[in-house]
Amino acid sequence: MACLKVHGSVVSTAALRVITCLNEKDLEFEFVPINMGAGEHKKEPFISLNPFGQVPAFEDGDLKLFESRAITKYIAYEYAGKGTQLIYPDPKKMAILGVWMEVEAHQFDPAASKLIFELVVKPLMLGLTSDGAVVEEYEGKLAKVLDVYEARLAESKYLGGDCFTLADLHHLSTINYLMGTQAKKLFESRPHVSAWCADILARPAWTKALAMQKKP
Ligand SMILES: N[C@@H](CCC(=O)N[C@@H](CS)C(=O)NCC(=O)O)C(=O)O
Repeated sequence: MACLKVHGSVVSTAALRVITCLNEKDLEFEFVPINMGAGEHKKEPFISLNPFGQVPAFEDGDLKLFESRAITKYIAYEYAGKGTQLIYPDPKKMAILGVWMEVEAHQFDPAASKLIFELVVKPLMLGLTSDGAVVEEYEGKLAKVLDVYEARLAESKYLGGDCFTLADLHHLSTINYLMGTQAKKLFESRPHVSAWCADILARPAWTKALAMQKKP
């Protein structure tokens, strides 16, 4: 098999998304660390892999990709016969799963990523103070998204359907960061969302991805 490579940082939510997907598929890969503090993501050789200068980038032999969600979709289709089935063969089921992948990318992630920047990156990585007004505004936006999730998860065990799929997997890294912040209350106050979070965060593939942060 061609050598799979993930270029990125283990603190990156987008890189962790790809790593978790590879773990779910039981695929071995080489992790190529990119020192973002030193600006390696904005220079060669990384910039040839992603001209937007953002991690992760991915290689499967001759195929070179960027954009974490495009990478996970490729992995799920190309390695459909391995590990966890993260997509559905049935087009209608897949269409519903596709809806929830779009919801994650366009409704959930913008609010979640803004809160991670304010509540994690600014205070813990940049030594800056969080902006309370921005936090309040984006907690409000996230709460509205999670109200929709609460209704969906009351009728479906997972977002995309009966099984854990890419639609759930795509949330793991952002939810994990938010669970260490005051935004945790938004998840915990909604029983179905809370149970779903506990379920997906307990997946061995996620635990294994997170363990990479502890390696020297
Ligand atoms: N939509 C992209 C987002 C990638 C992204 O924002 N990566 C962040 C780290 S999580 C990054 O490289 N930030 C540095 C920058 O934007 O300069 C994806 O899903 O891969």
